[in-house]
Amino acid sequence: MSTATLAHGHEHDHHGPPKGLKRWLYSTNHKDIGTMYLIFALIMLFAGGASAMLIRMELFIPGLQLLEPDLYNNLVTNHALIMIFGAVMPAAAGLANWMIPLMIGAPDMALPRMNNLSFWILPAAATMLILSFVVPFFPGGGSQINTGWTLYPPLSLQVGMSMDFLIFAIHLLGISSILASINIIVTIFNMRTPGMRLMDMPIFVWTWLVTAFLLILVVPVLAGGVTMLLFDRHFGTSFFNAAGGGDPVLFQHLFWFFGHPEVYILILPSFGVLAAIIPTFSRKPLFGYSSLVGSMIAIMCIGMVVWAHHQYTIGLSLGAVSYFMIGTIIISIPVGLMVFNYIATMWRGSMSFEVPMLFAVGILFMFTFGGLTGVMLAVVPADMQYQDSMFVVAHFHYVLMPGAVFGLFAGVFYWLPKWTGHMYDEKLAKIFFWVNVISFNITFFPQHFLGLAGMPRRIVDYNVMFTEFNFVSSVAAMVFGLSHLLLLYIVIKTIRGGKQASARVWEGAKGLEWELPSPPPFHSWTTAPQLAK
Ligand code: CU1
Repeated sequence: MSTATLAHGHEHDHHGPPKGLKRWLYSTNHKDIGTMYLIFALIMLFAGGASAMLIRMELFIPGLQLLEPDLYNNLVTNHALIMIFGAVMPAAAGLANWMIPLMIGAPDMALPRMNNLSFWILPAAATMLILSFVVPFFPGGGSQINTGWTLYPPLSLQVGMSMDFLIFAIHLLGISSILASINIIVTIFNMRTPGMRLMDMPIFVWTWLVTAFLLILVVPVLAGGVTMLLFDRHFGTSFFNAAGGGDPVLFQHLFWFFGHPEVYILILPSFGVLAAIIPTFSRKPLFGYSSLVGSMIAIMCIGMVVWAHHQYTIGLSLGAVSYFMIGTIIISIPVGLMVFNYIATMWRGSMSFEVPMLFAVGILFMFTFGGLTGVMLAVVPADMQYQDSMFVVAHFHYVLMPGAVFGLFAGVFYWLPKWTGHMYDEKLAKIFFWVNVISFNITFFPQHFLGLAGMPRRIVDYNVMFTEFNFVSSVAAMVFGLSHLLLLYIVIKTIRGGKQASARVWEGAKGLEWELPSPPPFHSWTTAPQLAK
């Protein structure tokens, strides 16, 4: 092409959008970026799942089987960080990218090039994260990370250079999250279709608006905390070093000021998915729209001020622990209200149980159970006994697996026909659901008993009295881990072909002769048809 043509700006007439690898590298398209987020998350799910399976293999029976204690601790740390920052958050961001513009009638995200940057920071961050795991195995690589994902000093001040890789990874992940959050907020505030008020938006969009604000409020605190850690490690400061007049407990406050709201960051987008799925398969409009919005805002506000329930045993004053206990118990009210609204949506509905709905109903049962053990842990004198036990591990896996991961699975099954144009294999997906959910419960339910009987968490070996429950847990964990291969197969199969999906996918589903009397405007994402290709 001559420079003259370029000067006249006719470039696009000749070339069109980039193809092949460039399509993905240069992409500013919310659907392409959403797809990349989801694929990235799926890869990380398998990486984080592999470390979890190694952990459970080691815990099959008492004694040391295949892992050195330091490697075990390293795997525990990496399992958490990869699952949280590599799998759940990017998968939720993938759903956000795909669905928010469609749901609010926007042509794309407000800041498409920044959207590209948010995604492409992730592979660099993941490389740093994986290097932090691998580096100690090279000569001169220093010790392995043995702190767990909470990175508490003084231990984290003593770890070798792998901790520096990890700190850099957290910086990159934080930048990616904050850019994505800014993009989501700007998109929601500025790009809604004319006439759509905030209170007209689908709840999924609301969950992401709240999540984006939470991320911007708390991620910088984590970034600041790990930066102070970096300074203590290399630049002679003593923020957390008691020998220099610092206080290791300060790091705990900074970490959990981020860490507790992070739980809601992981859960809220999945709760938004439920708000899309449950009305569809109940053939009823969503119950309690405004109370769902109110609950989310309450969760955001109260969730910011309950962080020290992770620190009851550090010697807080009686007044402080009382405050954090009461605050934590109060937060179960808006969370419970959200669950109530979903149950009320199903109440006397004409329900059918395709896979997205199976996950949705399962989530309500299992997440509520995880919430109940959370209330147990919030009670100070009880927590003094349970803290750092396997009971805590069982609790947060019951919160996060249903509350975050299963919700993302549900969203993928619900929207996959829209994204790919093909129906997934309902029979295989049902098998996946049952194997996945049953093996999940058999893996984690016994861990409650282990914790109550006194088995500590983050430990490579255990007393023989804990053998039976650990054995059961480990066997089920292998089934649980392997079941995700079926998920992978179903997704690939759907992308590559299969039965054509209709324009309004779920109206053709079993028992969907029922019709909405008058669908409320904008409350369903299908009501932005002007944008559907
Ligand atoms: Cu918490």
